[in-house]
Amino acid sequence: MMVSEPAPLGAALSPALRTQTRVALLLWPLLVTYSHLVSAQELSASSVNGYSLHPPYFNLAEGTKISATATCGEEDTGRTVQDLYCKLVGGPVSGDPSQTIQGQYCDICSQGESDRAHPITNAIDGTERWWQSPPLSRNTEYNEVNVTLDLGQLFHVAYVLIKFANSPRPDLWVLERSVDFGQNYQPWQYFASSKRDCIERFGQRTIERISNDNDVVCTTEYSRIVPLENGEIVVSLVNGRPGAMNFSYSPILKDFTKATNIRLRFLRTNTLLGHLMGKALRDPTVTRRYYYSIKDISIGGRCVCNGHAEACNAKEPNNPYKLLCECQHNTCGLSCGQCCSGYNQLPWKPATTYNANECEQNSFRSSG
Ligand SMILES: [Ca+2]
Repeated sequence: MMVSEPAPLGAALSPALRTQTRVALLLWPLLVTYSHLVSAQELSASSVNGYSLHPPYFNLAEGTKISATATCGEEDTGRTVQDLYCKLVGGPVSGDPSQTIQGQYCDICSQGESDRAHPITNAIDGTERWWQSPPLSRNTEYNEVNVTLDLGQLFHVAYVLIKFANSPRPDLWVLERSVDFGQNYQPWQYFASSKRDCIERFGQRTIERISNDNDVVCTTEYSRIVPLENGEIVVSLVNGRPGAMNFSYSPILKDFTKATNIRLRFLRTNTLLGHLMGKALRDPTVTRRYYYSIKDISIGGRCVCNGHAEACNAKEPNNPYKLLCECQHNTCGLSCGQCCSGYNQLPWKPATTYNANECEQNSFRSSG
């Protein structure tokens, strides 16, 4: 298992203005392309949100810790191993297998060689480099591989975008979240190639229409074997849900989008119907074509500030990765989750579209 430290972003995050500029520049292409994932209301000026304030969205994956339970070219003990793999592109067996191995469609993963290493940090580095799981020729147990992102604190997540590399998208998998720093995980969305698989693996309810803000659904559109490479999966956790047009007033949707950790639990690779051929799964010339590969993960999210902050920045010199809400409305705390001392005249409440629910200064007249 390999764990990375987050890239240093403290320097860039300290001044509020620079952060916002940086985030805007970095996210502009992302937001233009995927702005339909976040309702227009949520992205526009705070006036549209009424009295509720929200910090901007940014790519949470950038500053995160990421780990994988297995990686191509790496044994579970961390030792280097040479894994031969072949791309599915070019057909299941194109000509003489020995030629295929020496041809352009096969290569070796090896942790020790920089141009053949595919560590999980490649999945959040913003470059063309990719993470790759061990091919099933090493062991068919590598159908089940987890990739976990530790966000370090609680965020509202609007969408998850995964760009795959030299393999098809997974056949069967679960997007999961934790709100207690990885102690417990719960499903966020299921993915399967057919409704039958959805029902058999995840239950009848997962294929029904979304009627509640916290319904966990099963999607079939992202498990097709084509494209054989460079496929994408876009998961919107807000759009299409009843509370999407009024996020500030939808406590269930607000809870549903919360996460401290995000886990991609891959269950089965996509195959060219190889799973129907018992023999094929014991044939390494077939199974070395089956693995997962991720080029880059983006996570659109923002700090949880309970509607009481328009900005969220690094303020703790000892921990530049921790982002704190810049609380308004006389609220205090990491997530503006309480009234500041001396402002306890009314009980604390989150801000809504219709009411800022400002904390009010204590009145000494009434207390005598
Ligand atoms: Ca990458």
